[in-house]
Amino acid sequence: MKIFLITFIYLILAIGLNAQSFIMNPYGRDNTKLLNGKWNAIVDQYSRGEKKQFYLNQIATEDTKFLEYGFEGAMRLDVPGDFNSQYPELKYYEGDIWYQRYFEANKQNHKRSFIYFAGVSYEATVWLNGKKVGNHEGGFTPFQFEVTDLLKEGKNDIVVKVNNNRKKDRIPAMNFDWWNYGGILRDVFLVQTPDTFIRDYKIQLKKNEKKIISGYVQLDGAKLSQQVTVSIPELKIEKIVSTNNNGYASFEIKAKPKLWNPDSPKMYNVSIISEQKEQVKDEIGFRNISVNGDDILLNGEKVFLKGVNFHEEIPQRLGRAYSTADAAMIIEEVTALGCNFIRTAHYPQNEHIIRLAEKKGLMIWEEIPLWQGIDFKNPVVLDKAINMLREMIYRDKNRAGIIIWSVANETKPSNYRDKVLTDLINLAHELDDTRLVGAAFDNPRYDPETSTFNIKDDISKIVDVVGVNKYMGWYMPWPTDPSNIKWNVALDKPLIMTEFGCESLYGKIGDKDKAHSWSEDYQKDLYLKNLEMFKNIPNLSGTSPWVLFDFRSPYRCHPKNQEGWNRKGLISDKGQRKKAWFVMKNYYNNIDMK
Ligand code: GCB
Repeated sequence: MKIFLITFIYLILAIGLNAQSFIMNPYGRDNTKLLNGKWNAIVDQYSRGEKKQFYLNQIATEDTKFLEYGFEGAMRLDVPGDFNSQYPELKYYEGDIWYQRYFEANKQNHKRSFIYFAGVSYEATVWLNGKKVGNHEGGFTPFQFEVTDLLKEGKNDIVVKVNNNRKKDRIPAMNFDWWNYGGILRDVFLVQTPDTFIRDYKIQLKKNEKKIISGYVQLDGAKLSQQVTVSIPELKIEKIVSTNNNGYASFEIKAKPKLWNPDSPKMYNVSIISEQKEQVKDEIGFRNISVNGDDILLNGEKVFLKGVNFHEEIPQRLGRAYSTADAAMIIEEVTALGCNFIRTAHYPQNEHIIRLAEKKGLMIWEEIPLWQGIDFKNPVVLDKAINMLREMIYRDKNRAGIIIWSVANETKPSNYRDKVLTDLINLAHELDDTRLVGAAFDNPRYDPETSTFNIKDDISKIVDVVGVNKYMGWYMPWPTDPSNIKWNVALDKPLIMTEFGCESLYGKIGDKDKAHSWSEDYQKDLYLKNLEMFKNIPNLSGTSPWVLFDFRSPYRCHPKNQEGWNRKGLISDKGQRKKAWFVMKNYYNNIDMK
């Protein structure tokens, strides 16, 4: 009890310290201005820029003065976008890069102004007109700074120091199996609002109810008590709520929405208008997700998750995905495979991807980048993980497509790790009672005596859904015929095979029995064998092969077959479908329920 209390108090403190309050959905607001485009950039390999005050962006005028930096005439970098793919010399770069640009602002019609970043990897420090406005750590979630007082009418100068060093106390930490893309990876906005603005809202079906929409609005500013109108015209809903002294109002509305599901991903136009006529528009779907024994239920009906994993990367461009066009390319390949589910391994991907996936009827497993090798002993790491989880859930709580929040991938049991994951799982439930919480485990062990996989991991007992990453036939040779392998892993709850697969080089013909043939034939056969084994997993509720496309990774050093690529894609880096793709496609076409 005492331990529980201490954990709880710590959690509350940590939450308080890190409370994130970025503006919900800048994409659905009128008074925004994208600060995307070409920015000037300085590569600062030895991190001298702060000392040399790059953020002042000065020009030498006095006869006796000179400067050893300058943004005028410097390298140009596209925002959004990773820097690694923009210049050959930045391919492997890890360190500081300073970004700078000018922009015009109009202050007259707006009371408050914010600079909103949809994602900067990994750490960003921001200055406006020479003054520091703040710092943010974590590469895959939004953040913002209020610049009401610093913003000038007319020309403004923004400088961002980006750092993508790998560090022991970062998440992910020293190594991970994907490219360490750095930079201002996602959209940047100037958001302007009245003195009191709609900071946040949640509008979803109430837990386990099909006819009650529940939610809240949260205002921020001087006039916190207002009448706010929430409308969903197609459902003839126009609800006026009064916010309290803290700017908060919760509500429940009786309604009969057509429920969102993969075959018919119905979305409704929603609008929220404040008394000061500030408006936010969104498209929202309504659905229930729950677990009954070892079944996942969508709107009360059993569903099998036909999934796939992918990184936020466009392999043909050797860089991160950032636009709606990039999202379209990825999601088109997901749906071509016959999927109804994606795992955005191993981090929250940009909103273009999440929103398009939802529109196409894809259910989503979204994860924070707690990937192997995390320093769970360091309390700072828990703090950062809490922040990342909060930011992920905060950003995507209105997305019906998201059904599972995942707190980790392949972490080794230990007291420290168990405590961190327990805190995260509790927090995810506390922040959102309408979705499932999961984690991906690679530690089910095979017992040759009984030909059975078992798991010993306390965390597997407290998640709603267990994800299993098992590379049978690749990292672990088949101990016996796949059809003889039994599974006794978390039988009381749904199990999703969140990763399986192997590498193959597109076009390579080879021995289906030799892993080192790197052939499509080996990969195809491995898929067939895995699908055979899956028949013996009584609680199997979904599969999600690793991975949709070949992706870049410094882990992968084989000169001929890898060359810096993880070749486990069902589709090559050039976009060609491998033989295993057709195996999975066929499986998904024919599988009904388990
Ligand atoms: C895993 C990881 C994934 C790797 C994959 C691999 O278990 O979760 O991030 O890329 O294996 O290819 O080894």
